[in-house]
Amino acid sequence: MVDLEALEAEARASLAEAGDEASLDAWRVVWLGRRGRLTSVLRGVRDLPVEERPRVGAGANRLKVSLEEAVAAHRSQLLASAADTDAIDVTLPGRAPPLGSLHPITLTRRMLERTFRDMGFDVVEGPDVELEEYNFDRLRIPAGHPARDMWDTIWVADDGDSGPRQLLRTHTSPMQIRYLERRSPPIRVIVPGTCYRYEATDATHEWMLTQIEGLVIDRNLSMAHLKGTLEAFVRRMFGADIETRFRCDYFPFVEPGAELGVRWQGDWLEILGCGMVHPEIIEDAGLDPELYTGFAFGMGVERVAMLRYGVRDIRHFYRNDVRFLRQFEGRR
Ligand code: FA5
Repeated sequence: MVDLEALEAEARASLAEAGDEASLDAWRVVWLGRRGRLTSVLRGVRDLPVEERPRVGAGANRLKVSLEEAVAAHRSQLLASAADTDAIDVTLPGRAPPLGSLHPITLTRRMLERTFRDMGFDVVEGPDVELEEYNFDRLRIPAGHPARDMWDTIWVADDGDSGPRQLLRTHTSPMQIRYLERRSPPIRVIVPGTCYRYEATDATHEWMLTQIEGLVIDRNLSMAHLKGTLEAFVRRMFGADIETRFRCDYFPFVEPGAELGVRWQGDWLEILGCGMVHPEIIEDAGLDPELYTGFAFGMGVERVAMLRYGVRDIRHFYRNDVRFLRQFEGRR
């Protein structure tokens, strides 16, 4: 008499003890293999008395199917728990995600903004795509004026319509006009932003550059305030020992005009243009130039960054060479 129930109990008990792949394989050989115990029962069916054959044959076949299922389930359980223990190895050192860092021009721009904020300036921004009128005409640079050559211009293609001409601003000075349209004195503001010039590049010139415009308008302001403010700023930025040079320069929207240079590699590096806001610009803003005066400046942020970090060629800033950029990691 074949006791299928006892056989099944024994098979399941030994399956439960299989703790790894190798013992599962061994179990399979013992129970379901070609000479396995269940296989022998099935083979022996033909030797049984005729009346027992159907019960034992059908029961053993069912048992075979159910043991196949049991061994498959046990195998996937083993695999799942092995994956679990592999996933978290708490003893491994962590993998640090690669962190980006701020670009040296962003760092310098932020530092300049902080310095001017400490000196009581507001900070605003203006459009990169500008109207010809603001970039030139209303700054007293009409079409055909030779001063337009100082700012080689990248025009935004006009599609043949007769609307106002647009360009990529060549400097941040158009924001002097835009700001004066909206605000009345006292004004003390800086405008950081990107400018574009159709210009050949060299060690101190890029075709894309960042400027910080400054505009101060109030009663009784003189050239002494301009010079005092810029000198205080330069000392805060570079320390008391910095050597500076203040010279006459020409810009149509100031009178008089000047430039400020800083000692750099045994030479002078011009960092900004400046001057007293032209009385006509004050008047165009609806203010009385007898009462109100002011000064303005436009500073090159890449130039300041060159001085600050000792960079000898301005073109490094936008080459996107990570060997250069990595040197600024961790700076704020
Ligand atoms: C101007 O753009 C005037 N708008 C500045 C100004 C503002 C004058 C207000 C008076 C009153 P300039 O073209 O010189 O001027 O540029 C100003 C500064 O921007 C320069 O001193 C220099 O530091 C920087 N700069 C100019 N051109 C480039 C360039 N191609 N690459 C990098 N920096 C530049």
